[in-house]
Amino acid sequence: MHKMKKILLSISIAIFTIAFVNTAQAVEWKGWNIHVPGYPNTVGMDKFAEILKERTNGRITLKMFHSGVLGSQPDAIEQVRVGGLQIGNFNMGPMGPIIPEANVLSLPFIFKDTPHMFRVMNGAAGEQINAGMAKKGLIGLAWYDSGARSFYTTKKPVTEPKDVQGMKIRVMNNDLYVGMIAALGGNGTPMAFSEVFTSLKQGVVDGAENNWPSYESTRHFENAKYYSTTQHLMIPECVCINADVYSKLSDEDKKIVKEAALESAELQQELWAKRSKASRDKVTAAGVQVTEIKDKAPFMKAMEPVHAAFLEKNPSLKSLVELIKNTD
Ligand code: BDP
Repeated sequence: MHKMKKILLSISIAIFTIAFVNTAQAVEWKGWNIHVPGYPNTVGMDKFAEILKERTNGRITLKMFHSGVLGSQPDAIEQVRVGGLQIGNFNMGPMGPIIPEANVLSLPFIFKDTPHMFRVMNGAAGEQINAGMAKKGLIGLAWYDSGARSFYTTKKPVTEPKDVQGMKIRVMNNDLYVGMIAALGGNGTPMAFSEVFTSLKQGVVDGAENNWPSYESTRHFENAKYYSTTQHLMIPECVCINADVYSKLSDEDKKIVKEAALESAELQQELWAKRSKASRDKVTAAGVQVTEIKDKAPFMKAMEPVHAAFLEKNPSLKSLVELIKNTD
């Protein structure tokens, strides 16, 4: 064969091989996120996808589906568990019904503040919660900030616990929250996030509870103008991956995936602090009446029975609750 032809042939074989090997090995994961473009979690998850693609040279790509287009949070958690989806950014609240250890994070006023929450999640208690998730097919890669959840209502502000009496308050999907609202004499109504705007507007519920960025990004503030800084729940969020998918990765890829998630969390936490302030400013400028709850003690006291009832039902989680409370 002519020398030139030979060279050309080996080049085309090489190109073919590279192309073939690349397609054979390349995987595309699908990821779920409930938040809209520009939200700290959305930007964080996009960053995660970007780093993943870059550091694996495109062997692993993550296609993110934002704005909850792939369905409700409880359904998406199930999908990531069974492998219909591979990745999700989940609030640990709706994890509780499946993962008992996660429920301790939904106990009112369990954390002193956000730094305490992160110390807990990155310490021994976080390990136990991760182990509980792993048993149910989910690996937690990194923690996102979700601020603190406070009440907002349509007809009158909440200034003390008894104001919630007789009110119908939307909560996330977890019986613990129904108990929490009942402790205040209200009626907790579990409902998908996507339905809250209309339910507030039509008076199906009298209020809901969330952090500043979600209250603002969903425009709930247009229908519920009274926001009271009770800050009764502080629930972290995870970047979670299907356990089988993760365990089948090479050690090198596991490291890339974990680091990508951690770096995305660093960005998310930075953006979170900024967005919380910006959201508060935005809703205040739009006419929201903020009731500053300076003394949280009456709310803590009113919600105390939630802890007792939880521990009575879950005696084995007592040590985890203690561990969290005793984490400096
Ligand atoms: C937001 C969480 C999101 C929840 C939502 C809710 O980030 O995961 O779905 O609250 O209230 O703060 O449903």
